[in-house]
Amino acid sequence: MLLRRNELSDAKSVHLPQMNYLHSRWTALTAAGLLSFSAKAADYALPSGPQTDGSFRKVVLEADKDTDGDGKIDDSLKDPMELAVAKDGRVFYAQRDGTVKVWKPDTKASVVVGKLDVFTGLEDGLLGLNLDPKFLENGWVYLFYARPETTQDSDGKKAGENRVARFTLRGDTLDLASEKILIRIATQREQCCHSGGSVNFDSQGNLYASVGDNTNPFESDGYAPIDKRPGRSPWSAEKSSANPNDLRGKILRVHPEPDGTVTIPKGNLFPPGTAKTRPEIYVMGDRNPFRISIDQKNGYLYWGEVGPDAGGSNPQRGPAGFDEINQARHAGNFGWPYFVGDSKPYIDYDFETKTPGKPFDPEHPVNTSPFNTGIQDLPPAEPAFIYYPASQSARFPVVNGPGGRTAMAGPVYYFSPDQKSEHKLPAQFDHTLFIYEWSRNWIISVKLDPNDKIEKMERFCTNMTFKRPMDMELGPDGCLYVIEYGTNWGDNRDSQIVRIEYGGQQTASR
Ligand SMILES: [Ca+2]
Ligand SMILES: [Ca+2]
Ligand SMILES: [Ca+2]
Ligand SMILES: [Ca+2]
Repeated sequence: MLLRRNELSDAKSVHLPQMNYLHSRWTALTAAGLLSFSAKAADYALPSGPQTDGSFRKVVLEADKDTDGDGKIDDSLKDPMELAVAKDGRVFYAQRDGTVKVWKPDTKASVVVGKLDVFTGLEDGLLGLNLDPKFLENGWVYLFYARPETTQDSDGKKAGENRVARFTLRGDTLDLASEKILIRIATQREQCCHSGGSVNFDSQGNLYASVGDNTNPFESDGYAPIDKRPGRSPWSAEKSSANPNDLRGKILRVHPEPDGTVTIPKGNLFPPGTAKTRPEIYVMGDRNPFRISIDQKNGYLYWGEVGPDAGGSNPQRGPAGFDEINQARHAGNFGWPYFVGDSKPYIDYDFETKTPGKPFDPEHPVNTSPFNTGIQDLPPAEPAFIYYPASQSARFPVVNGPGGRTAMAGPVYYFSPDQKSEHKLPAQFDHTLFIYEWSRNWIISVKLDPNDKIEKMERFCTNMTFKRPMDMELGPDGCLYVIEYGTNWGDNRDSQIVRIEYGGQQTASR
């Protein structure tokens, strides 16, 4: 799932003192009838802050409810991870425990369509969900999940499989026997962290899936996890992110075919047939590309890269940690674990003798780890699009705020006067990338210029509260749909799935 449990206490201290004020504000809003619900408000967890901002308002589609009638909210919306909106307005979403649900606009309620048996240890589970571009015709749902069986690798160590698979929805039932396995990702289950798990499509029907580095980050002091000692593979991202022959620490791109197989699109990082490489790799050098998005007009791939923890630079180890928003216009190596941010190099380090070596060369990175099963000479490193440290960012000051770092990428919006929707995002957000932060609880609109570079970054709906935004998609109505994960690491009673509506004329006059 995510990564920085140690930051939760920090985030809690930011929010809790405001709760009383925010609850009274909320009560006033609901009493005034300004918010829509799919059931009586009293049955739901109270959102922890203002739910409107100018002409924008949140509509709560689904939230934790009191399911047993004892007057206390239950964890009925359990660790929601990723959502997808069908063209008919149904909202499909995945819970980490393996449950797939759909919220329907006609009943304004959710039903369970299926439950996969999944491994939920480490940061695994059912992590990602998306719908086929022709979903209304074929009913195909794509899931990223961890197989329940923990097996042993050739060294007798705990291993598992994460998988991207296609299932067919029939009515309100996900036919589990219809599974077609598209991608199998071999993982180690000895040590935590970083599973990735986002699934997305471009306008050409190519499927992208993000995979984390499957590496323990806690014994490299917040710098590069490049331990080469025997048996230390779970602490090495050179086995995964920097290994061209491994699917972990990557964003994969394949073309699903109707029969349930995949083909390799042109333009992936390594041409099919290249020895000691995997043809599915589109982007390598990722740590935890947790949530991804693709510009539907030009195919540019965006993702949030959840970065390492070092609070400052160290002359023996390398730069401070940065979270990143990346833009890939083509296949590439985005650096991890040798570079971070704008390709700031880490310094090679011998974990046996605890002595530093030379800084890595972004023009010509070489992976000499014994855990690398791929080619050693890697493509040059690509810099991040936006990047920020734990301390204040001078380059991108709009991102600054309390609560750690967990960068995520949402969709790119294009305004169309022809789009029939009362509530679509207004014209000022044309050609805008939305990014968001699970730890800092903000959404930022990144207005792009005609060359798809940053024109302007601004906080979006600053007066609206977001509780750990976890996934964000555009609906067919031109509205943003957001999963708010809830306050804590898990077992939240304040999770919700919302649509952000623009009120236009109606609310502008209020
Ligand atoms: Ca209850
Ligand atoms: Ca990077
Ligand atoms: Ca998503
Ligand atoms: Ca919940």
